[in-house]
Amino acid sequence: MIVDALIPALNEEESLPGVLAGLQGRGLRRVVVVDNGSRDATADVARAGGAEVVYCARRGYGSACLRGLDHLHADAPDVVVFLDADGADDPADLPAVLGPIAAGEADLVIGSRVRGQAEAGALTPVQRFGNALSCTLVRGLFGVRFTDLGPFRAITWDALQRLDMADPDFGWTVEMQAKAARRGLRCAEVPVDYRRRYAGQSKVSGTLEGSARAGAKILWTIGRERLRGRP
Ligand SMILES: Nc1nc2c(ncn2[C@@H]2O[C@H](COP(=O)(O)OP(=O)(O)OP(=O)(O)O)[C@@H](O)[C@H]2O)c(=O)[nH]1
Ligand SMILES: [Mg+2]
Repeated sequence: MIVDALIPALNEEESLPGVLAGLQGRGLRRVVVVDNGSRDATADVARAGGAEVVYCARRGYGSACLRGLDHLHADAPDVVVFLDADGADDPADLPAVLGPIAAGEADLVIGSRVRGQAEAGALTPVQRFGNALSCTLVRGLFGVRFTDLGPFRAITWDALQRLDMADPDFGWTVEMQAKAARRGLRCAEVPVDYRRRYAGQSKVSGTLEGSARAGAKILWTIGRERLRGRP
């Protein structure tokens, strides 16, 4: 199973080296860091850590993921793993996240921070509430049970091609889960540990504005997918 990793990163020069070191020797073919014009040395530390760096002109988590997939397209892997660059995801959970796919039981695996061990303060109450609400809506509207919209996840390349992913920012994670549910992909979850970000500025949940914008976009994305038709 050829597995490549995609890491969206914006101003993560302090956290990224630990993430890349943690991914060493875990059977990944390529590690691609997608940078949206970081003002710090994110790109340099990424290369120093053995990763490929691709630039994405358009800001946004989703845009970075789309740019990364575009980069992998020429020599597509069997499986793509997504994780964050801020040190909150634990690379040691990679085998667990890949497990259900390697066993031929799943097309998409979500690393659930809710089912795993989350360090105190790593998941804010707003995040926990937002995730619970979103997962309840996805279950009610699309019939698939998730407990988290966690960033650490794996999906087969074939399944990814069936989803037509498009969201440029905060709606990316729930778009993948709602579309996967609506299109009958085999979805699984595994518990993963979650830590407070190692260093640097939060772009999403750590700020009220970020949480509010993310929350609104997530609910809008779920509604849009529902309007696009039942499973
Ligand atoms: N390339 C790129 N990466 C981004 C962008 N926004 C966020 N990221 C990355 O996406 C990941 C998630 O963003 P975070 O800021 O950690 O958001 P969060 O996890 O909700 O918030 P924290 O709890 O503070 O970590 C991190 O690796 C960021 O560097 C963006 O516009 N472009
Ligand atoms: Mg984070």
